[in-house]
Amino acid sequence: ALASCAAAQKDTIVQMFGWNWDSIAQECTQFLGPAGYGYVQISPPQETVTGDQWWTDYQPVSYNLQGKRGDRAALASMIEACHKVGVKVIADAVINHMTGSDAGTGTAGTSYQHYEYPGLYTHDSFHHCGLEPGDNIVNYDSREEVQTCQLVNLADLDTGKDEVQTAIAGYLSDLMSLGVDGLRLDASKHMAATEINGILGKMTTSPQYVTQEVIFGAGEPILPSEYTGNGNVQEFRFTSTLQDAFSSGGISSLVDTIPGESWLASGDANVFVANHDTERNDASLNYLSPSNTYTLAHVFMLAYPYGTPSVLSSYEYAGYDDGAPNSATGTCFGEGGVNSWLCQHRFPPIAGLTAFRGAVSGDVSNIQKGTAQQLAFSRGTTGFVAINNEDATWTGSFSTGLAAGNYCNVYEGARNTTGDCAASFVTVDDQGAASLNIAPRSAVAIYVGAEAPTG
Ligand code: LAG
Ligand code: CA
Repeated sequence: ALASCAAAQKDTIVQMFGWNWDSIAQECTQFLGPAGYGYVQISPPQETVTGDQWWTDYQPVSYNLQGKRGDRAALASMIEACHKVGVKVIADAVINHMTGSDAGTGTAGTSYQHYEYPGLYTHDSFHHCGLEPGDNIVNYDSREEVQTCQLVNLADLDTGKDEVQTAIAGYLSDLMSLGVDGLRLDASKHMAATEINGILGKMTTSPQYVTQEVIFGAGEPILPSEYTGNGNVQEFRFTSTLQDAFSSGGISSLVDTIPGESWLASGDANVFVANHDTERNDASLNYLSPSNTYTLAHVFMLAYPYGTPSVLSSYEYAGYDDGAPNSATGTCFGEGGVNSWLCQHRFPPIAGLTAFRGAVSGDVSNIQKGTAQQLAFSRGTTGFVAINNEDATWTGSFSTGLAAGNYCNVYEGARNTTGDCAASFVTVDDQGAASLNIAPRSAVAIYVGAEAPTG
């Protein structure tokens, strides 16, 4: 069944992967706020192990807010800057575990050992599941193993313990006190849903938005649906379905198959074309995907009323471990010429469709299909999109559902502040029809609220 809640939503999240706090503050003001994004999701803000690899962020050493991306003061002022332009902040919260590394000194200078984190956790704070060798998770068919053994050697917190829940809740409450609005709970599948509920219940303020990472695995006992009582859950079947459809399977049936029968309900789902894990492990499309499929999949995600969408904003990498480029400010168009930040949130089609999403309401209607790789639909009478994921032009007269008029094609970018279209416009006639020649591997998107200037 389709989403019942098909109202206009300023709900698009941008995952600012690897961005430092000062740069996010600047980007909120310069672009994200004016573009109508709802949230930024920031990298884990707490003290971590040191190293150049991106994944050091996922090895907490303490809950001191001094990580690679900035200190407590920079975090607080970034939150303030984003709020000022109407953008809320979601923190990536790593609470299932601490470090995998044996011993060292963290980004805030804290000395630690595996299972010993001064003033915070000791040996007894952790699960020691007893699995040989090394207590590591092997069998995902075992609920107990997945939740009480170690994910890639990461010291697994005993999240069932009252004092552990209290310590985690203290950290999360501290984030809230700085103005954080929401949480992405990392590795949620590795904690029982009831334990997450216990942690959230111990917080002094409740987050306005929660999304939980529970990667669906066919046949596994732990299901994403178990976690909906705590907030949204990430629907990884959306990600893999888009990957298959845009790469080869065909997109025309997506309006019939999403959401799949056992998927999360729209209001419970957080969806994305790619996240920081899937973009590097072939579990999704990514910026290197051929034939513009990565961008076109975003067009579908943002136009289609299923789930709360996240747009990954990341950087080019040569190898799996590569950390974010080192730049203090001006991350998208920084001084010093070319950098390897991708700034997907600024891609004209993605920004244009975010504006579309913020304006349209109504259910999917006026469904029109060409080949298996061509799909058009309207959002009631408020917006229309046609996606041509084919190497040939898609030509025809399309029922748009819209009243007669000239509308900016926001696939080419959002209408600018002076009211001009980014590039061209589409004419809808008295019957609601538009004659279109949609270029190969391209799209057209129009909506009420982005009319072309007259005269
Ligand atoms: C997540 N979801 O459940 C994150 O989305 C994912 O990015 C995290 O893994 C994981 N949970 C733990 O928070 C990442 C990297 C791993 C990395 C891990 C810890 O994907 O590759 O592991 O963060 O930094 C690395 C090494 C491992 C090693 C481990 C511990 O790659 O070989 O065993 O560190 O030292
Ligand atoms: Ca666990």
